[in-house]
Amino acid sequence: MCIHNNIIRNLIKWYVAMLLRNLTLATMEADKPYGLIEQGAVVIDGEAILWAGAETELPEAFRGYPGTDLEGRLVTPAFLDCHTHIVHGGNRAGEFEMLLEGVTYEEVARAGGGIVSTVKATREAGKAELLRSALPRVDALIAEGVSVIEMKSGYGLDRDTELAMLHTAKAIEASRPVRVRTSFLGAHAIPTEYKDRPEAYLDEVCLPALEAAHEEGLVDAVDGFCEGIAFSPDQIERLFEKARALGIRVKIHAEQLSNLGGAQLAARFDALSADHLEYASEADAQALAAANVVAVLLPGAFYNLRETQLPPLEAFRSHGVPLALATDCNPGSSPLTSLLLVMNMACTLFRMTPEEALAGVTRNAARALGLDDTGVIRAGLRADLAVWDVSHPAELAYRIGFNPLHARYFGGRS
Ligand code: DI6
Ligand code: FE
Repeated sequence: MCIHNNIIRNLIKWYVAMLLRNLTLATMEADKPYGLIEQGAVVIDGEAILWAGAETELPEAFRGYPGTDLEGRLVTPAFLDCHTHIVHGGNRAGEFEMLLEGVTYEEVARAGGGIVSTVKATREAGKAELLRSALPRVDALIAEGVSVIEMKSGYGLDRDTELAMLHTAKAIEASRPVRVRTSFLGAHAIPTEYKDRPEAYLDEVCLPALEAAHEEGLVDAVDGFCEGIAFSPDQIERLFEKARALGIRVKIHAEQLSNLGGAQLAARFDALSADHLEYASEADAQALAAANVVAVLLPGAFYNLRETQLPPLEAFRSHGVPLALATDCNPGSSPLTSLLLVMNMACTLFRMTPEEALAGVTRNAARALGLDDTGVIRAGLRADLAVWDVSHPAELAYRIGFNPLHARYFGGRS
């Protein structure tokens, strides 16, 4: 009986298992640059990586598995976009024109444009329209080898629309081969009906909406915009206390336009990540490193707002802050749906290395989302892989506006 079962199990394995060979592996393990292995091989078993390493060391047992010759192509972990506002109504091309004429992002926001204008469009859209408009943006990311997308609420700012945004994120996951992580960003802006009454907004809308969304299983993390045009550190702290009481990890939009102390707050609350951080200080870098908080840098917003204050890369490096990168895909400050372009911008604008850029959209992006089953190529993790028509990983950050993706494996399926 036992022998019989073993035969059946082996037959099934032969059917679902797969050997990828004749490839260059950028495992993104931190032990050597890119975790690079020339002439590598990967064995996939169902949804998981069963083995990865140099082809010369491939165990005998896997040699007969049905195989694909990747003809020397590069295999990396599939990408993760760990900070997006990809679900939203409308667009802000008109505001883009104003920004080009010299009006600042903060002036637009204070004049009732900016985030608040997308709130209006999102409230009017309805779930079907939110889904319809988000899918092409999601598809653009998938076409560049993305397997996980973080999606925030924050353009509803009322209970029903915040929940509708999170439901839409779940609907995207059901419609496409991609994993979605949701963040509740009810503290993104103060809606017009609560103008100058941020505390009342928190008490009457934001915190109850978080509780309702959590009850429906819609919240993987809680996020807040800590900024002069949004919420103060004390207000974000109240939100974080609520998240803590509900057992949800936090992240923060901090030090994007000024330094208010959001990064320090993130460190005190064991945040998954602190995002933007152009105005962060050396002391902030120290605090983030000590608390193991990932710094998520968003060069798309930096570029589009023509920001000149660079994030403190040297301080992040010297204190050992893990660096992730993301699109910040949103209709205002970063209407961007390309992680390859983000990698290029991180190198050209922030002077990150191509290796840091690749780690930023793989290993460290997974950390920023609290995921430990993806982001590097290692036995036992999910078989989320990207196969590229390039010979060296630096080519991924080097090209501008060119997509060399050959294939993407999502949970072992191409
Ligand atoms: N920071 C950002 O970059 C986005 N939200 C935030 O808090 C911008 C959102 C927008 O302009 O619509
Ligand atoms: Fe953002």
